[in-house]
Amino acid sequence: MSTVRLTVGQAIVRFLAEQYTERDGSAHRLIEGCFGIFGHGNVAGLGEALLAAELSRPGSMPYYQGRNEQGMVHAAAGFARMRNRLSTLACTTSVGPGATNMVTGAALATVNRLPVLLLPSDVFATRVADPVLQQLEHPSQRDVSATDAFRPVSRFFDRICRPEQLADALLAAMRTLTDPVDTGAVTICLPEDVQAQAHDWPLELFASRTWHVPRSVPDPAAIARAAAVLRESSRPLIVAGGGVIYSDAAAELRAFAAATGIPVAETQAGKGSLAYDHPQAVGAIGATGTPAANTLARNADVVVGIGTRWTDFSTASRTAFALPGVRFINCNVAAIDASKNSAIAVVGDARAAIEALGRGLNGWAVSPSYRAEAATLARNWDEAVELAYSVRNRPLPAQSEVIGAVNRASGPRDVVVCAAGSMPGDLHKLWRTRDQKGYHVEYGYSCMGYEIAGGLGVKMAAPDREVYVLVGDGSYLMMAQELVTAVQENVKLTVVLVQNYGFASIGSLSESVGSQRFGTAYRYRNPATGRLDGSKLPLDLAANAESLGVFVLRAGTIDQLADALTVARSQAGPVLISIETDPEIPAPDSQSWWDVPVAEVSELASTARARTAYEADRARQTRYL
Ligand SMILES: Cc1ncc(C[n+]2csc(CCOP(=O)(O)OP(=O)(O)O)c2C)c(N)n1
Ligand SMILES: [Mg+2]
Repeated sequence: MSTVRLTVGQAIVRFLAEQYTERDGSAHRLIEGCFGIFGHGNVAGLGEALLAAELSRPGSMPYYQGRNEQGMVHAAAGFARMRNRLSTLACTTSVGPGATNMVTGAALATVNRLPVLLLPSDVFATRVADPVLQQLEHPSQRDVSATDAFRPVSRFFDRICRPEQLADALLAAMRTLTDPVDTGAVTICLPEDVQAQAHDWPLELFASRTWHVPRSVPDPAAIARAAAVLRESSRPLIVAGGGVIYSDAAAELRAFAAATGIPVAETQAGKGSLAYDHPQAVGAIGATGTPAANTLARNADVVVGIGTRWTDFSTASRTAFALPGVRFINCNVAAIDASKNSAIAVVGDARAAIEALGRGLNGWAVSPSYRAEAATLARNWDEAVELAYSVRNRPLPAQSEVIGAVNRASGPRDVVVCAAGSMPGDLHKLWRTRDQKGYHVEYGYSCMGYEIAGGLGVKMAAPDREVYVLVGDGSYLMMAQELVTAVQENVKLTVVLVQNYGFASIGSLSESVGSQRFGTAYRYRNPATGRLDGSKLPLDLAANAESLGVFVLRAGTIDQLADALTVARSQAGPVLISIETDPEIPAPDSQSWWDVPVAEVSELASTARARTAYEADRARQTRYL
């Protein structure tokens, strides 16, 4: 057997450069590059290996410098989502804080079922000089390290304490990354001494390897059961989730909806499954949904979930589907999701399932009156969107006007990116999506700080599209520093910073649960009251972005925002446009609900009132047993 003598770090880089995915006959590199922040844990291990690769095999494993380890993982997740999970990036960190900074990113990737390869360093396997810098010394469990924090948030976890363990671990890790059911954060912890240790590796380990991503075909008996139930239905509704997009099934869904007349609502991850102006597109479902989708949901007799994991936002905390006896049919690659809500489980790839269901229905369609009813609801909603885009609120614009201006300035294939705050709900309702990859709101983990870092990954994955990052001031303050990476790599992002002096979303949520917007505004502590109710903090986040090397434009009005977006379009590098909005002008109501518990007893009258309303709403929850 021929062998080659390499360190563990060198072997990993050599191996990762040779991994490919294949689906529908097209091949993709699985790991297109590696983000990294170096410290004593990885500087001479993976750091040396990445340098050697850059010098002797340029392009085999491009290195990108991150600012914060969490941001690196967000970028990798954004990249993977944009590439429909067929390609991703790796992230290497040092030990201790560098490693644990990635834990939030790992959770985000796992919750959203997005493949990311995490390579945190770990303390010495030999333990020769314990405790080393940044080592967590557990008093009784000596094998516990800070990286154990990755276990619950990873779909795959291993720690390589001897070089002999590496080959199997790498193969199992690649299998997990490329499996649509199991994918998420894949974490391989690398003790710092082991990373630099040499070993004789069989050459076969470094041969080019292709991971075939399957289109698993659903059981014909399950399709027959689903088709029989659908044929008996009179008011069916499809809820399209992220699985439709990852499976690249938008064209099949479009044809299925047109043929059957079944209206299609969308979850956050599924938005873009149908273009907003498709006659069957009724838009967002659930707590942040459109009245069109939620009206149909309330009276639906059969709900077909495709590629959705049915979060509380999509079910309006299990109040959205209110008809007694409503049945679910769930098409999903993952059995865990297919079986939710006591559904007829159709386990399989979304595209394969839609095609099979179409054949099973054999020409069946909804009644013309139901088809017309859904089309009218959709048209009425689009008129409401137009009104929300043109509120012309004074003196400060409403957020819906900002969304309208960005939507109008963007091209059909451009991408909007967001994650947390009041913006995701407003975008879910109001963004007119024209392309299946045009809407990128991370709402599985809804992680403040994802926006800019995730947007960086989106643009790296799709350089031919303009990327619009909509970010609140709260999210910006949590994690804006990957702007520096965008400057460094000349990655064009158009960041629209919506400044409303605080956590507007939580402010209005707080008010609705009786907590009076407590702790949600950016205001000075007032010496007179001892409370945070003084004047506004003197924040100038545009100046902050400018100081990072970003080209900055300040817009005072919606017309100025439109002009700034035109200027931004012709820029080569990252641009930030700041605009102040009125946090108290909401988007049109969803006629829906979200379960946020209200204090059962309180000395505050506002809370007591909210509790009464809460109990009434909670009484509408059903378990779909
Ligand atoms: C990391 C993280 N911490 C806390 C939260 C809870 N949270 C959700 S939205 C929000 C406020 C967001 O503020 P901002 O970005 O300014 O958006 P706005 O609500 O003003 O639209 C908070 C604190 C979260 N989603 N993520
Ligand atoms: Mg804000």
